[in-house]
Amino acid sequence: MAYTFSNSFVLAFTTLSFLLVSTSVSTTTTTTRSMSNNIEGLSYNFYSNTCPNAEIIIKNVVSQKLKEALVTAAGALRIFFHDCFVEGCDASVLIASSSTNKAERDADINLSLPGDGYDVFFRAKRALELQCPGVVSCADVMAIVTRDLVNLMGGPRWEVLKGRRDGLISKASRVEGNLPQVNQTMSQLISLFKYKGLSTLDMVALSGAHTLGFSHCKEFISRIYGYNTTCDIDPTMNKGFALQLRATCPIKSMDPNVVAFNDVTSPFTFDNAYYLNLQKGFGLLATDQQLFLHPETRSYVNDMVEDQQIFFSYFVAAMIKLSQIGVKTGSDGEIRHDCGTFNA
Ligand code: HEM
Ligand SMILES: *[C@@H]1O[C@H](CO)[C@@H](O)[C@H](O)[C@H]1NC(C)=O
Ligand SMILES: *[C@@H]1O[C@H](CO)[C@@H](O)[C@H](O)[C@H]1NC(C)=O
Ligand SMILES: CC(=O)N[C@H]1CO[C@H](CO)[C@@H](O)[C@@H]1O
Repeated sequence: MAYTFSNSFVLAFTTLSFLLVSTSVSTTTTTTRSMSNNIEGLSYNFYSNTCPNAEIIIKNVVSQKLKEALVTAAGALRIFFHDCFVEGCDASVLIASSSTNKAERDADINLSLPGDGYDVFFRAKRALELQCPGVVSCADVMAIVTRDLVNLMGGPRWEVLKGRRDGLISKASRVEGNLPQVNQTMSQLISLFKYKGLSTLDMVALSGAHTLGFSHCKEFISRIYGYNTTCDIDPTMNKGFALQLRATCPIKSMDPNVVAFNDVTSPFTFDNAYYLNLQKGFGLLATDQQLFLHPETRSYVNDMVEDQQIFFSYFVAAMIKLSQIGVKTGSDGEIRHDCGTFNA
């Protein structure tokens, strides 16, 4: 249940990824298209004349990348979320720092965002540039790549509205306060998501993204050692689970690179097991577990457990809202040639 990102880890899962990817594709054909709240300037057929094969080109890159590194899906999904919460969904998170600017992706909180997640966006854009140079924005690439990854991991599929433009600002100093943290209370998190235009239900559904990926020990360490003066371990955490996590993250010789699965039961499948875990005290982060403990969110967690299709439809609706936060359209921003740098 714990892995460091060693080569053997990646190799071990490369073989498994073929199985997972091929079985999940055939079982998930749900397509959802939201007709409401669409932002002016975004459309489904935005590239039909200028780059008709854009989504096919992207899909091929995504499938290939996932075969090489299954961890890509979680990494990219988290990066997309961070992009949208800081300056809007404008690919500002992909900009590399320069000697004069510490970019968004190098904010302290971003230190844990993994390389494979970034790589899939860059690769998809490079493939598009060969066929339709200067046409498809990095912001749209991010929205489409993320959709494909969720679907390939066994999750739902939805149509992506296109027409986003790439942002002209990427500053590490503008990250703080815009991203959720594990030590925040449910009411702080509800306010943050509300400020971004997302409801409490959207927040619960999007947290289902933690059905994939990992967290570093430091993100949950305070739950398993010296929790408070009366309990050494957070009593809302399943005891056996807490002890396993202690073995993963020994207090004396904690390796900063060690991680634990966010969804301990099915870490490489996009499913509703994350919510079932919360009912059993298997939530990894304090904020995960709080979703089941807090009266305003508990019933939503129960709904997600009840029916995976309900989770999928709430997740899709929330992803569509997330992917429209602060988008630039028309003549705002630019269409970057290289996602990592502003056009000259
Ligand atoms: C509700 C508040 C949230 C909090 C407090 C939170 C916090 C975190 C933390 C601390 C990690 C572990 C990072 C690390 O140690 O490397 C993580 C991982 C992750 N988060 Fe969240 N998150 C939240 C919501 C979301 C949302 C809305 C999404 C996407 C829609 C998301 C997607 C992910 C994914 C996919 C991972 C795994 C990343 C990987 O394995 O590379 N999270 N989150
Ligand atoms: C949460 O953690 C961050 C960074 O680890 C810290 O700066 C902040 O003060 C903490 N917030 C609360 C409410 O404890
Ligand atoms: C420790 O945490 C538990 C569970 O949250 C709580 O019931 C208890 O009152 C806390 N103890 C102290 C001293 O805060
Ligand atoms: C300062 C720092 O190390 N920032 C890192 C943020 O995450 C990206 C992606 O892994 C790294 O490339 C940066 O170096």
